[in-house]
Amino acid sequence: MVQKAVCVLKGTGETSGTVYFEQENESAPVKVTGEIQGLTPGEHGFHVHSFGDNTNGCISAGPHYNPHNKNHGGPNDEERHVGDLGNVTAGADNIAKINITDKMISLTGLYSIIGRTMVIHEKVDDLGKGGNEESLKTGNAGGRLACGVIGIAQ
Ligand SMILES: [Cu+2]
Ligand SMILES: [Zn+2]
Repeated sequence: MVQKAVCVLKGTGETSGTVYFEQENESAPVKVTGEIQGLTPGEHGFHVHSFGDNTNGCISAGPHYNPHNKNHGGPNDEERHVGDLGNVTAGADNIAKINITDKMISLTGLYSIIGRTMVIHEKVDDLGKGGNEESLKTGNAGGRLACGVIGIAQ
């Protein structure tokens, strides 16, 4: 059964967006598409964070979703958080068009990302290669510009 999810990202500033998720079956990769507006041109860290809690803004979403207790990494690394989707790139129009296929996240099963939070960051994610302790936790991606809870779509 095809599973679909959607996430509307909002923050305290200019940044907003909509992200769509689609998975053909429980063992298939997840296609992530959509658009985020109001970003400075360049790369911005893009992750699934642990909690679907936005009570105190994006900070309440907690750390990167990491059920297997790994270090932070890039989407193509063996060593990564489940939530590590790397970076999205905004153009001169301040818009990032998202087109990611990821084998680690899932919309079903024990480690489903539904009910968790998608966060877009201020800075580039160094994918765990920054050479400091923070790099292995957050990729030094800085502040949380916008976020939203991932929900079931029709
Ligand atoms: Cu993040
Ligand atoms: Zn991470």
